[in-house]
Amino acid sequence: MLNTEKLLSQFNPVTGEMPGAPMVKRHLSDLRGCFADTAAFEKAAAAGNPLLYSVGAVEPASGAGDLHYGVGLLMPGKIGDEYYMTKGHLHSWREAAEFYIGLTGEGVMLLEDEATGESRMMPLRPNGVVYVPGHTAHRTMNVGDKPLTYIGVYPAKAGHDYTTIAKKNFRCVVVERDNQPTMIERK
Ligand code: S6P
Ligand code: ZN
Repeated sequence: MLNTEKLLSQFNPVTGEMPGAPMVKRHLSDLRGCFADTAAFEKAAAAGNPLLYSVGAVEPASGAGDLHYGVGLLMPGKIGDEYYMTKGHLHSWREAAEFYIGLTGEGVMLLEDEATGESRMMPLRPNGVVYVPGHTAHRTMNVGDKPLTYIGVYPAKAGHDYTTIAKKNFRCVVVERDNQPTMIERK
């Protein structure tokens, strides 16, 4: 059955807004435990609780072959020398891959193989696509000075596992070094 309402979404590539799509908003306080520099985090949290990112999700159907997608907006900023980031997750259904399309701004994605811990930092830019294989934890950072927007497309049954990341975080952090995003091992 072709339900026209579910076949088309309109989004604003600058604000990430998508009328009608449920939107999740994450503020600084939701990212407690994610940033390496805890003193810088506490100082920023004492000064306010800004919006770090939002994701509008479109979930047209949930059959075995269906897809879901989200439009993300990630604000620019840093905690210490670490860029504003998403919480990051693995998919509950580990085999689920995903791809991200950069819309505006300048970002990077941190990918970490769950089995080996092997990490990669990939640019997320307008007209660029980042493929996230299954079994790979992924987190997005805004490394520019304007809002970053992107689309992520994933199997409907992927699900989100935030618990694994909450327990052990990512092995690497992305920090600014000589004005460049640089991936280093977490201390
Ligand atoms: C979902 C996809 C994205 C993220 C979004 C926010 O599989 O990867 O839509 O949900 O980038 O990140 P997070 O880690 O808070 O879900
Ligand atoms: Zn995902």
